[in-house]
Amino acid sequence: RPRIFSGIQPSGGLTLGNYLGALKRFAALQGGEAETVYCIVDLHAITVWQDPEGLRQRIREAAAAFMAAGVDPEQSVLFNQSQVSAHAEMAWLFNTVARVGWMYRMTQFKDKAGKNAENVSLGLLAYPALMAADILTYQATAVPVGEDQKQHLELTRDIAAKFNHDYGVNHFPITEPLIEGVATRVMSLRDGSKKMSKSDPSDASRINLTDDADTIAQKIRKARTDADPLPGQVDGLKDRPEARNLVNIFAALTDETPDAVLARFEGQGFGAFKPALAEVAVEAMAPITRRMTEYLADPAQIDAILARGADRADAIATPILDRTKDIMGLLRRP
Ligand code: AQP
Repeated sequence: RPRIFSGIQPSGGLTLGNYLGALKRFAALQGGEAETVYCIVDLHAITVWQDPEGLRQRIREAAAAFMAAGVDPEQSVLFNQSQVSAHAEMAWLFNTVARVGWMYRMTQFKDKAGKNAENVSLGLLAYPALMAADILTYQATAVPVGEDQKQHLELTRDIAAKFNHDYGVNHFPITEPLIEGVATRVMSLRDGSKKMSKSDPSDASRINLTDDADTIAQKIRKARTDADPLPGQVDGLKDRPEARNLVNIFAALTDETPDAVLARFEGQGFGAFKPALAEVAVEAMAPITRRMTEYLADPAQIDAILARGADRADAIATPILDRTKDIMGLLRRP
């Protein structure tokens, strides 16, 4: 059975971008032809400083968010990365395959390192090798991600291809990114040129999965827009990134096309559109926030679910890791 893998970092509270670009699609992919393996990638999160107590809490919050968004821990394998040691081991093997120059070219590294590239953790630079390990340790053939992860996915393909070539095997699949729908890049509510991000210093830039109805409505009301009326079709939004973003969010929340949304709002301004968007956002998010709170009331149950997921993940990952070591000539215990 083909396998789909994806992950989310517990590096902050999850956002509407994570929900529409990732979680909602993770849930929709369950029960299809492919087995679904979903991971809270805590080893990725610590490539930048995380307060230990806060991290523990955010891992549980992320698990609650997955389940609240509809990821079923029976249908999917749901776990946190650091409990399955194959990820870190495979990442080391890939550190010997990947080239340093590939890593320096990653735009996410350049953005996160800024002018400080000599002084960030080595892990931040090697991040894409760990991501390749996450995916290829399950021999996953497809990865649902947002647009921002496309370059990392290409690097995963490069690592798989180089490994297969160097060792003369056909061991790792060349994984396909699944970047689909209108919400593959949800933008900041304050700046239409930046993606909505959990680590943006401005809380007003994003909708958090834990925001209550009033906060969501207020953030949408204050979202940056222009003063023009809405056109009848998306073609008319070409140079209006903020307007385009709000229309896309609306469409993703209601499972419509942006054109279908615009057909209802043609000629109207944001005075009419924003309250309607706030209403659909609250309607979609409120049950998720409520279910998250319910899950979080029982942290021991979350821990048990993640432990069970880790056992299932281990059972898939270990034989693939062992085979990889054999191919590379690393002697294993008989
Ligand atoms: N704005 C977004 N629109 C659509 N999809 C998004 N994703 C993230 N932001 C958006 C998708 O969510 C998944 C998990 O992302 P991640 O946790 O690995 O980290 P990220 O992509 O770096 O997301 P953030 O929220 O911006 O985190 P920080 O601020 O910590 O870097 C991925 O599939 C991603 O595409």
